[in-house]
Amino acid sequence: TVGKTITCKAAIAWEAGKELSYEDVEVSPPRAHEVRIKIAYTGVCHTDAYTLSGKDPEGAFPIILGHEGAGIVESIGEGVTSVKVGDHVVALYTPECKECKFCKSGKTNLCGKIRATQGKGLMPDGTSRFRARGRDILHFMGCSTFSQYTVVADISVVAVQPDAPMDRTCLLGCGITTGYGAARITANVEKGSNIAVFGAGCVGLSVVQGAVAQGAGKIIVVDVNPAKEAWANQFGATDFVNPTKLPEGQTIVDKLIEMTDGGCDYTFDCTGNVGVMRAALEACHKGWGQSIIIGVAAAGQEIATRPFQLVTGRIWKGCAFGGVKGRSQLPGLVADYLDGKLKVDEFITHRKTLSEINSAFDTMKQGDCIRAVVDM
Ligand code: NAD
Ligand code: AHE
Ligand code: ZN
Repeated sequence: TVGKTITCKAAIAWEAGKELSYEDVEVSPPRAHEVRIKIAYTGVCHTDAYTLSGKDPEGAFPIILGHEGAGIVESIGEGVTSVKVGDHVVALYTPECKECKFCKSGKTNLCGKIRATQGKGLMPDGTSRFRARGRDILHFMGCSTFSQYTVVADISVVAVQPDAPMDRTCLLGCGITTGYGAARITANVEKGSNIAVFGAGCVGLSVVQGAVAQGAGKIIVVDVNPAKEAWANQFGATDFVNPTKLPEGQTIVDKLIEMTDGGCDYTFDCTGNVGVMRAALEACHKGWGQSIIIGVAAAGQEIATRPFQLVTGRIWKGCAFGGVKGRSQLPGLVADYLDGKLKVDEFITHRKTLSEINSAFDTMKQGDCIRAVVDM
């Protein structure tokens, strides 16, 4: 049977820098190898605000943002075998086709199959499933979770245990998985190693959680917001440093090198600030320290350091979605959550409805928000 177009509510970003508009959207049925999901909950990530601001070189409008969502499969297109109607799912902005050069490399979680169209805000066949006010609306990061119904590629969705509450599993769609994976997969922090995490938002606190699971030694959180010290402690950090409160003449790099007898084994940028990225690299131990960039910097921003920092053995790298392969590995994270081994509830500081989503963006900018979860 041929599916029908659904009219539902979405928060549409018509223009960069403007508030989202809560209004009707028409969502076409899924085509071959596509899945239509009834989104139950979505988180709001800093990256949604970044693209809305107009600073994302790939950002185009009008668009339906959101990439941290969980829901239930409403219908499937021809050829879909990996999920079925009624499955509880999480949308994946890093898809996993299991057959492209990237997926088969064993070296990365990045999948190349649909990246080109995803970056243009389109489905893999080059068209959109959203219409509003008589216009096509773009998709975002292959997810567009700020709509009550969305359509995604079948490689961009994973079924998870139905007993896991979706107001929690949505956060595994980005923030928590990103930080936790960066510590456990990308860095693979060894037992006893000293680490520093710059930025204690959802991503940074998730790095802390991953480092604790790996048995790290010192876990030093660096944040300019003093209120983040209590958060860092709650997730298992051993130390907190506010770089704005250091004595005259001491830099954050000096301070971290002093605290770790020569430098950190691993550092993580979870701020998106290129100056912080440089400090994170230079706070690494000579000979082997690795710095992992997670934060997303605005268009035009570039990183710099003296090449001597790398000549003397420091390693600069980065990751998307924590290096996690979504379809293979997300169900395991959901199981860890259900077994009490992975904190998720603790990240939720605010709850909103879809019609209130603009206030979720405001709260995120105020600094007392770790994650706002939106009830669709
Ligand atoms: P957030 O805004 O909640 O957290 C950022 C934290 O950094 C805040 O606590 C802030 O006080 C702190 N900070 C800001 N400037 C600082 C400075 N100069 N020194 C130290 N701390 C500073 O953001 P989030 O949702 O946790 O996301 C963090 C970053 O990661 C964002 O740039 C986001 O776009 C990016 N991100 C990347 C990926 C990925 O896959 N690579 C995934 C999710 C998010
Ligand atoms: N489009 C931006 C880059 C944005 C970016 O780096 N996105 C991350 C995920 S952030 C999630 O909150 C990502 O997945 N990157 C890998 C990829 O393939 O997009 C730009 O600068 O062009
Ligand atoms: Zn995100």
